[in-house]
Amino acid sequence: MSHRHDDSQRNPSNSHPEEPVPYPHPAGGWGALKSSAKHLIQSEDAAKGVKTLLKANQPGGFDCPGCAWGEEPTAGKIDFCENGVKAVAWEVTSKRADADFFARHSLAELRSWSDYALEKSGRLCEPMFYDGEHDHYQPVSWGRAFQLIAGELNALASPDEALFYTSGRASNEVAYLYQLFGRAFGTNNFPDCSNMCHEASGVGLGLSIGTGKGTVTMHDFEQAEAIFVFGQNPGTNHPRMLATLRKAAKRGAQVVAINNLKERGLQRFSDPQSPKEMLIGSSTAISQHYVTPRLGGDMALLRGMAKFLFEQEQEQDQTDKGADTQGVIDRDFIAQHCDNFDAYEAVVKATPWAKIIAQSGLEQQEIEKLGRIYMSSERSIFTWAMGITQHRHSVATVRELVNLLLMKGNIGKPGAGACPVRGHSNVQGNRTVGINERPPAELLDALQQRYDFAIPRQQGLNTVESIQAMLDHKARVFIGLGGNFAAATPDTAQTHRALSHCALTVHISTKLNRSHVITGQKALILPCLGRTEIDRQASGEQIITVEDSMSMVHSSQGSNEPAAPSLRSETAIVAGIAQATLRATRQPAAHLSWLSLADDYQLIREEISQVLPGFEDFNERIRQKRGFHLTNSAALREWRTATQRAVFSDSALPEALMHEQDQQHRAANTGFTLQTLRSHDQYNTTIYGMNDRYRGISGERNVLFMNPDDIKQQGLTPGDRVDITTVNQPDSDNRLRQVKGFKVVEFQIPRGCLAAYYPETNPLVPLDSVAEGCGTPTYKSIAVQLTPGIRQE
Ligand SMILES: Nc1nc2c(c(=O)[nH]1)N[C@H]1C(S)=C(S)[C@@H](COP(=O)(O)OP(=O)(O)OC[C@H]3O[C@@H](n4cnc5c(=O)[nH]c(N)nc54)[C@H](O)[C@@H]3O)O[C@H]1N2
Ligand SMILES: Nc1nc2c(c(=O)[nH]1)N[C@H]1C(S)=C(S)[C@@H](COP(=O)(O)OP(=O)(O)OC[C@H]3O[C@@H](n4cnc5c(=O)[nH]c(N)nc54)[C@H](O)[C@@H]3O)O[C@H]1N2
Ligand SMILES: [Mo]
Repeated sequence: MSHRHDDSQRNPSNSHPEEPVPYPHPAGGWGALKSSAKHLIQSEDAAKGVKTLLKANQPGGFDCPGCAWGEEPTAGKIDFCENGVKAVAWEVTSKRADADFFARHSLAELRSWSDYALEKSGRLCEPMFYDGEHDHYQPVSWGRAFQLIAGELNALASPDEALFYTSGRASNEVAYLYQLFGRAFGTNNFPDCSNMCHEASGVGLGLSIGTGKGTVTMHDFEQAEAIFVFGQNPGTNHPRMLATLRKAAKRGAQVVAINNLKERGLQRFSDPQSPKEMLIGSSTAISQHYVTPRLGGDMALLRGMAKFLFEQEQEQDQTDKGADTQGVIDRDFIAQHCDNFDAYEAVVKATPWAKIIAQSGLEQQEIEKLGRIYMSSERSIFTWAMGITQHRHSVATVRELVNLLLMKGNIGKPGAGACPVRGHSNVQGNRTVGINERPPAELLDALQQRYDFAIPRQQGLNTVESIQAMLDHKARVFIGLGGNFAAATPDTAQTHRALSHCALTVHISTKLNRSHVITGQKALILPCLGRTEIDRQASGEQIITVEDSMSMVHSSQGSNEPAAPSLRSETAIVAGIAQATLRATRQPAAHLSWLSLADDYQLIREEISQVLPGFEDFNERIRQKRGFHLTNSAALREWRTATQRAVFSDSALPEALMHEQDQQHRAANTGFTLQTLRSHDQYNTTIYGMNDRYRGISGERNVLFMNPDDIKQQGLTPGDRVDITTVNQPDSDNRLRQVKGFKVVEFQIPRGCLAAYYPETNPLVPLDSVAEGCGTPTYKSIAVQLTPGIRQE
């Protein structure tokens, strides 16, 4: 079948002409439509699914529970994508995991089920209690469930023995109430999914430009001359972003992909919402330039680009004495706004090209080509995701991204800026409203001013620290507001042991998952409404609010009847827990009327507007059609750092990444670096199906992507099975970490690098292997070795 590529001719600079790829079609297109339809039909409530979808990301509708990409300012009647369809179909399923289901299946049995099978059981329906004596969850009333939690929390020796985990789907309203309750109870222990996700972005941006958030809006994408996409697979994880990139490519902007793998979605895209592209089978080349650095090699690549800029500036100085050389490096901007540039210049100049080439795994010419594109662009945007943030030196890499942006004054001007593309649909909003184990003093001060109970000041535990605390018996009650802690976290065996040490584990969830069957001595499942459902409280139907990656805050309202009459909203559940727990104590927080707040979410928004800057008149402004924008200080060139200036970071490159530690290791089979990533058929730990269409995989998830030359060198053939074992580092605990029977698949990936799916490979990530300065597990760089294996059933 031949596909016409209407603009492929327009981009003669395409550095990689079409090579054979596992999926010959453009991303999106008919493949996406076909798959969407299949998922709706499998949800067994296709009609409801379609009706629901038309309300996705529309004013008055619900915010798609898929990703955190912003809304197109000019989006038409339909603004969702194939993977948004899957997320919605997953929620509107007609299957139910009700009390009968739990009577039929013991915990021991459920533990033997796959993650896929657990979530396939359908929507949770009523509160369920595991009492530690019978091997079945049993129904329990809401009131009794709240009492059980209150009893365990109030029996703790210290409030810091409680952990309040959040996954980024929670609304601003419930997240605000949850942090307020945790702090009224007396702790800042708010581990969250962000600790495993974009933490390095928050920390790095904060240190460099004084805000942890991205500085661009959707309008900037319309004006950028160059867009660099680092360590991100939008074709799968942010499909609506492809439409934005497609528009940019069509109007002639340079789109550059920097990715360890050749990802289909970053190469060609056919927009399912463009009738013309669909009808004539054409597609748009998304990135005209595509480089594949070694895992963790991005910082070296960026440093190479910076080095190139310095060299170009010097060359122009020499050939063009006295002429204006502002074009290469924006020295006026730097003089006016930045600190520490001289130190940065010195460290860049002192870094030899040989080091940059070895660490990035790229040729000098490739790096210079990117440097040239960046140099010639007046307005550049850098976007990035997990390929940048899940390494040991992630904070330094994020800061290097910012260094380069600052060199050309690319922050705080139209069409330019930093864009960390967030994961969960409201993970950014959760942080904004106070889910933070290391809360800034301003937040604590503001809370203290508003409430008459003592706000705890000591730092709390992040995700990895929480696991360690449970292992050490220092934390005994775990409450999860959404998410799947047992599966999403590193070092699965250790994490499961940690959870089993708890007196009580509690999960507020929509669907059954691993975390419900890896219990403490006692456990509760509290089933909640999903985004697509009508939320009725005493004052009537409620709306909730969320914040996307571009800091737009907007409302969301479900329109489906709840999956079961006994479901409660997350907000009502948190209020119920707070009321039961604090009433039993004599703390002043007991006087706060938790249940009234949950009766009318406007009251919670009123609290938020009293406490958090930027939320003035929250209830009024949220009525605007597409919500409102939270001002970004850095975008206004207002730097909220210690010196009130943007700060260049001058860290040296990591001494040696794993792949630099000599080729002999690989010959001896100990020199591979593994990244763990998402397939096209999953949402984090939720597995929708066994296919990964764009990477040519069907029917299986235990696969290992490998360079063809490495396959040969290891004496393997594609299709062979291998066991993957973590190589212990000199200072590590020497535990055996292994997964078995992974099928070897050829892929365009640099030598020495491997890729396999999350969460199947989470057992390989050592608990103490975390990013410096932010604690994110190093999910994208695990030292492993391979040995022959057999297929596991
Ligand atoms: N459908 C769907 N949508 C999702 C999610 C989902 O699971 N499914 N998850 C949501 C969440 S929580 C998040 S955080 C985002 C995740 O969005 P992504 O960050 O796109 O997710 P990953 O699958 O982890 O992909 C990482 C990408 O980085 C590349 N990469 C890995 N290591 C490196 C490196 O060292 N350098 C470079 N340059 N590239 C590298 C990988 O090849 C891969 O393309 O998506 C969100 N949206
Ligand atoms: N190896 C490896 N591990 C990783 C990553 C990686 O790239 N590699 N990525 C990390 C990243 S970026 C992230 S963000 C984390 C994700 O970690 P989590 O956010 O903890 O995990 P999810 O899989 O998104 O959670 C899925 C569960 O959320 C519940 N749920 C779904 N919708 C709702 C809702 O509306 N309300 C409530 N209350 N519950 C709901 C369902 O019960 C579902 O089973 O995983 C991290 N883990
Ligand atoms: Mo994430």
